[in-house]
Amino acid sequence: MSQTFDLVIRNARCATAADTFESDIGIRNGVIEALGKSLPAGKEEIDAAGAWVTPGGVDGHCHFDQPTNDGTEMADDFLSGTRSAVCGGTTTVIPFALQQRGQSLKDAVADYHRRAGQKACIDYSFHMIISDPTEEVLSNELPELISKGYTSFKIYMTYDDLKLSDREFIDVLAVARNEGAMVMVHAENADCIAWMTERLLKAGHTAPKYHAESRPMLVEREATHRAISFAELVDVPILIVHVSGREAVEQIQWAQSKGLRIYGETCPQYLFLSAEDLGGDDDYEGTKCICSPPPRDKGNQQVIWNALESGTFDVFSSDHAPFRFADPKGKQAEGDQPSFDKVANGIPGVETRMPLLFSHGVLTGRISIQQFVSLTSTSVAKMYGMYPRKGSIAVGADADLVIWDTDTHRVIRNDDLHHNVDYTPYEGIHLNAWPAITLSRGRSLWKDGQYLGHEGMGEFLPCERPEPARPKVTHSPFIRESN
Ligand code: DUC
Ligand code: ZN
Ligand code: ZN
Repeated sequence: MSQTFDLVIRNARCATAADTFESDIGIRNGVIEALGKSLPAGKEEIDAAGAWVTPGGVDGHCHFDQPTNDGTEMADDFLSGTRSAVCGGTTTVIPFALQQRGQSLKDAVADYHRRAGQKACIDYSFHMIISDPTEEVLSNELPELISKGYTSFKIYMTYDDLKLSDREFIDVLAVARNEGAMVMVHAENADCIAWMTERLLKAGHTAPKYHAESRPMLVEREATHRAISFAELVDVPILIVHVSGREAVEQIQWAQSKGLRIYGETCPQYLFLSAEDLGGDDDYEGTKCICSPPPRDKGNQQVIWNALESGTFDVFSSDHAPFRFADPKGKQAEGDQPSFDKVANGIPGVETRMPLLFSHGVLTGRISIQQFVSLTSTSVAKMYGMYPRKGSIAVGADADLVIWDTDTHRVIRNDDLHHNVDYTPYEGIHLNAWPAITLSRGRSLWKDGQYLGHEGMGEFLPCERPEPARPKVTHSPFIRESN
């Protein structure tokens, strides 16, 4: 340890997914090089004075600059999206390279690199979205992309332009098993939604609140169960994303109790929003909370809190899907009184994800700080093959860190956020925690209420094959390996 540290953080009250400990943190060249008491002086020093210091957040589910084909446009690109993320304590993001039907998967990934390049201020990686699993995609493109570090992808059971048939779903799972990739599943039954939507529209029910009625929980429960069954058939782990309430939670718990490697992700909207936020008849502000699956009721919020506490979920993501409200390319693409089925799905939340869970989870005693770290960072980094470089406070890890201010009394106001959306669905919620400083590879990008980053500071991270994607058994009882 002969050279001087670039930065020493003194008196940190460090929290990891496993432990809490008091330490100084010595950083050189963007990496944590030493942990211990009374480290030698750094060129720069920060006194954390006993404040909680956690690994920077890894947001494993957010959408930036994702191409659409319905006249809408995402409000955040990699510039505003990563800026907003880092101001709320997130230092790594994993948005989605979407394959349009008829498009090569490689082209989709190359196009997404063009959108991201020189814009992100924090490190990033990509999940792929597979909407067209042709023979070429399954046999060549997907294996090659996985070997190059794109080791996770999302598949959909709803949306006409994205959904896979059951057979396609199984074929894709088989490739994931062979190649060691993590599969994320959007679990909602498309035909049930179409049938319900048709009935509601025929009855003249078009207001935003009917979005929730068109996708009742059984729609999510059925698809979750089907996805779990396919995963069991193929013997491959999967992650059910954006779980909204009791019925999907029960399916995941049932699968886990059978010993299946089924993981769950939930998001702030299922803790802090409810179907009431979609408004009443003739209330079009409710479009601000249209996302899928929809927010449920207060009882289901409690179910999600309980499942976070009991360890059913491994991942807490924002599902930041940014569409402006008063914008003909946003929620009002079909006018200012759109029918619920014509409203862009998704809400912003990349900046508020970590403070909401710290404030209302850790500081209220609902979850431990170690659980917070695991859900927002460590387990996410493991789930997507970027641990231990990301997701830990350890010698050799990137110096992506958050020093928390837990004495603050603030109220979420969209004017204070750094995304490019004209609203936040969390407006008015009280918080007692916000990052005082967020460091990305040792550089303070958020400090004293100021964003200090600039475009292009972030790097693309190729991912390893994730350990949690390993099949349960080497030979599936349903598959003859010789076939
Ligand atoms: N699914 C997502 O994952 N994000 C936004 C909308 C959706 O349906
Ligand atoms: Zn989804
Ligand atoms: Zn999403």
